[in-house]
Parts: sequence; structure tokens; C-alpha cells
Amino acid sequence: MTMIEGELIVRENDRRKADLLRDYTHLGEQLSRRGVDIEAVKAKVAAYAVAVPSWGVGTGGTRFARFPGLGEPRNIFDKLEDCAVIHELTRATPTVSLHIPWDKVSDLKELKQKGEALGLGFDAMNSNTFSDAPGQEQSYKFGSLSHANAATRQQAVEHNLECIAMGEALGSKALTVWIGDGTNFPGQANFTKSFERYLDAMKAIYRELPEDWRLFTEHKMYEPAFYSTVVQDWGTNYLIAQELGPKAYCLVDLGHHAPNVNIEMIVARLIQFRKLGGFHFNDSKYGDDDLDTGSIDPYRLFLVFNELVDAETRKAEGFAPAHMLDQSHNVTDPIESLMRSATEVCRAYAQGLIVDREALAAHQDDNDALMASETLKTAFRTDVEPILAMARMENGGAIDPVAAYRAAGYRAKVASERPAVAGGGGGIV
Ligand code: PSV
Ligand code: MN
Repeated sequence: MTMIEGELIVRENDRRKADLLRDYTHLGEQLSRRGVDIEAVKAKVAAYAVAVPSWGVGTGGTRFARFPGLGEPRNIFDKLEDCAVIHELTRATPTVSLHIPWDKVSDLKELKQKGEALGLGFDAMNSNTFSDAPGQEQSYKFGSLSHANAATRQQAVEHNLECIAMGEALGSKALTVWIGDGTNFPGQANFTKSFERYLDAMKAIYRELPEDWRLFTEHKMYEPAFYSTVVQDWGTNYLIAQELGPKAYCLVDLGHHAPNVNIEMIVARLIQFRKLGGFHFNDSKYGDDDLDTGSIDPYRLFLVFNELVDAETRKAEGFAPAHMLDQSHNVTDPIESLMRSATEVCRAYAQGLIVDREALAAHQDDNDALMASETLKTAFRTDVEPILAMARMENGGAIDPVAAYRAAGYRAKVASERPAVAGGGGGIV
């Protein structure tokens, strides 16, 4: 099933193809002078994939207001249709990551079939113990997996086990656990006891993890707790992964660090100690802003990918991070933002691939700080768009995904079938 007519994509591409071929040839010549084979870079970009968060296709909001968009998805089935559009046009997002209970359905078989019909698979399952679901017995107001009350912890463990069971039915292979547990006042909780309780609860989840699954824990410095957070940074996250065992890994959400923290260095450390599980890509200026990936600091994104390509090139042991977007769209059409963001991670990957790694290593050994930095800058300054566009086109996607999406008038079409949902449409991340 296609959500955007194939003919429209072809028509839109035909208008741009001649220019693209010229740009691609020109870039190929430039890169070959630098010893880079453009075809090899394109092949890697064409094979690259990043998962889309189901909650990202709903219009987000802030704690002040949410402004619903036209034709926004009412449920997970609508969300999958929107995700299918993103993949059809970008050819870079073949899987969707679900959030439970937001995406809970009565018939998992129907959901799996819907995904299959749309050509989509299911990525990591995300549990939610940071808000109360209607009718749940124990409240998470004062925490979940680290809660002082054993019954609350047990409820949170069971919820995670339920997410695993759902994921198994859908073909997912990973569970991502992010908790909002923490405190707003010094003295409110005992740091050590809270962390002990968290670890015990996580061990109960880990014990039930299927053999071929991975468990990702996600750290975040603050919010919703503002004085202390139980899983606050990558150090604590690493301890968790170590305590749990070989199927446990750390997930790095780019927005979950203090401003100016050197995230690419955290990534390098986690790779070195074989505990990098994956990413939630987004961008930020101040806190966990959940802005579009690469929209604020594309150089930081490139520097993260520089580490990833470095690890890929030297075939670092156990290196297989999961890539996912995790953003909230308050003022844009979420489909457009997610398409742009998927393109931005592809761009950072392509730029990482064209770094002259031999030259970089030589400059590092010579302590030539200026030329080492220039080596990275040369790759970052290169406009790799023709590579991305060519890879998309050859994979059956659009040379210009946003233009093709606008030409298709998808929003207006679905708006008539999707009456506005009061306050619904997606979680606020
Ligand atoms: C928390 O801020 C987070 O990054 C976690 O990944 C959640 O699962 C997601 O956002 C949605 O709230
Ligand atoms: Mn996240």
C-alpha cells in the first residue's frame, strides 16, 4: 500500500533529475581528487536507516499550550500511515518505535499486519512509567522503578514485561526504558536506596528479556524531576548496563545532557567499553528541547557521526547502535520535520564517511591541532546533498521529499478522514 502516489514521486523527480546528475558528477570529481569514491559513500548512505518515534508524528506542545495541526493522527494506525509517508519519500525510515500505553491496541495481529501492509517494521518498544495510565492502581507521582513502595515498583516491572510481550508479537528486538524518577527537594529521597531499588527492579525486567533482545536504558539529567534524577547521566547509565549484563546497553538521547557537554566524547567512551546501545536524535539550545535533528547545531551531530564512522571503520567490537529520532514538533508539520531530520542524520553520516581518516590520524600524531581540526571541517563543509538525493532517488524515494510531500497534498487529504482530536494526537516529549 502506498500513501503517496508513485507517479507523483516520479513526476517530481523528473523535474529535478538533470540538475541532480550534474551536481552528483561534479561532487564525484571533487571527492575523487580527495581519494573518496562517491559511489561507495552513496551505497552506505542508501543502506542507512533511522527509526521514527510513533509519538513524533502527533503535534507536540509545551506545558503552556498545544496547537493541533490539520489532519493529525488519531491513533497508532493513523500514525503508521504518516510514518509510511516519511519512509516512502526518504527511504531512510523503515521502522517505527512504539510507546506503550500511548500505542496500545486490542489486536496486535492487526497492528502487525498494518505495518507489513505499509512496508514498516517495529523498532524498540518504549515503556511509560513516567505518567499514570487511566485506572492504574499505583501512582507514579513519586517514582516508578525506584519507588519506595514495593507494589509500585512491581507494577512498573510488570508494565515493562508487558511491553516486551507486545514487542515480541510485533517483531521488535529491544526495550528502551526511560524513567522520570527523581526528586525536587534535597533530602526528599535517599540517593543510594533509590538507585538500589531501581537496579533490583531492572534486574527483574532483564531476567525476562528474550535471548535475542537488547535492553536500552536512557539517561536524562533533569525533568520532570528538578533537584535529582535517578538515571541522570551516562556514568550512572554505564553502571546500570554493567550491573545488568551483556544484553544491557546505554541509550544516548542528544537532548539529555547539560548545555555544552561533549556528547561525542561520551559516545566514544561507550563505544570503547562496548555499551553504546543507540541514540535518540534531536537538537536543543537550552535543555531537552526536542527540536529537529541538526536544526540548531549540525556540527555537533557531525561530530557524533564522526565517532560512529570511526568505530565502523575500525570494526569496533560489539558496535551496532540503534538509531532513532525522538523529537516534538510544535510549529511544523511533524511529517515534514521528521523527513528533514532523517535527511540530517543521513547527511551527518555521509560527512562522517568522507573524513580523511588517515590524514586525521597523522595530524593527531604530529600534534598538528590546526590541520586535524581542518580535516574534520573539510568534510563538514562539503555539500553532500547530491549523494543523499541520489541515494533516495535510486531507492525509489524523492529527490526533494518536502516538495514532493507538499505537491501530494497529503495533509488536506487525510484531514477529511481525521476529525480533530481534542488534546490528542501524540505525547509531549
Ligand atoms: C524523555 O524525555 C524521552 O526522551 C524518553 O525517550 C521518552 O520515552 C520520550 O522522551 C517520550 O516522552
Ligand atoms: Mn528520548
